[in-house]
Amino acid sequence: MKSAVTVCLVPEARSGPFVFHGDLERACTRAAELGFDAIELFPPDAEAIDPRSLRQILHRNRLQLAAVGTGAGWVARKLSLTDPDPAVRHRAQQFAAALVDYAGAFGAPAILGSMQGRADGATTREQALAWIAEALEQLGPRAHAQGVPFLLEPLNRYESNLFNTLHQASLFTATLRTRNIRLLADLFHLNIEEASIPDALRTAGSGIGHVHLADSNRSAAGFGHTDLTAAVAALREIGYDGYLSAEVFPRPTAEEAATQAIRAFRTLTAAR
Ligand code: LER
Ligand code: MN
Repeated sequence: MKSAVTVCLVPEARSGPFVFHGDLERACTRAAELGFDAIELFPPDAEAIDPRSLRQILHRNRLQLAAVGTGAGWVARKLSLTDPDPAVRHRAQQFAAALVDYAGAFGAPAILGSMQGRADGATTREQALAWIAEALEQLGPRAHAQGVPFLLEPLNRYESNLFNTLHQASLFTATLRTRNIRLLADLFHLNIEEASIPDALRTAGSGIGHVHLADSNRSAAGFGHTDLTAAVAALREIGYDGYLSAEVFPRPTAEEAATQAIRAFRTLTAAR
């Protein structure tokens, strides 16, 4: 398994669960010094950072790009793939597609998290899922053309009512024509929704394409009370060899969260 740390460049998500905020250069320098393998990026959109300058910064720091989040589409622009307005859904789709291409050029997958929206008001669950399916049938093949999967992230009940568990999301992706959707297991959301985190990970098995490593309180691994040793043991059992990406609050400071995240990563993944 490989380590990653989150870098958020979206002013509207300043208080969000990301270790580094605002300064890409500094975040990458520090991530490299601490020994992370990669960064996970939350950009404002696909145009905000010139891919050539990102490539230079990553190369200079010997970092990979683990994944790219599309959350700014929702947080900054209120774009959702389940908006009742077809024009908004279309813009949401274009926003996500552009980030699939951007990330794909770095060999990284894009993530559908908060842009999945929710079923409420006049939008039935059936309708919302039909819209998500329509979007994924395009985003999956688009990512495949870049040689990467597309990531669907189940969220806890306070953020969405579409997919709260890995199993719900697996059942849904099994109904799609595209075989290129993988699940993002965010251990913060799993801690709220799953009966057993290790069992949920084992059941999802090879369907898991990315992991957000966070403790019960969404602080760095080891700063809360989730049994992350059991979670990582389950990931090892299913042969998961992707990223454990620290998507956590910068508590008590970004520096301390990052230092704890890499220390915990090393302890959790040490050969046994
Ligand atoms: C949101 O709670 C989250 O976990 C992000 O990874 C998705 O935007
Ligand atoms: Mn997450």
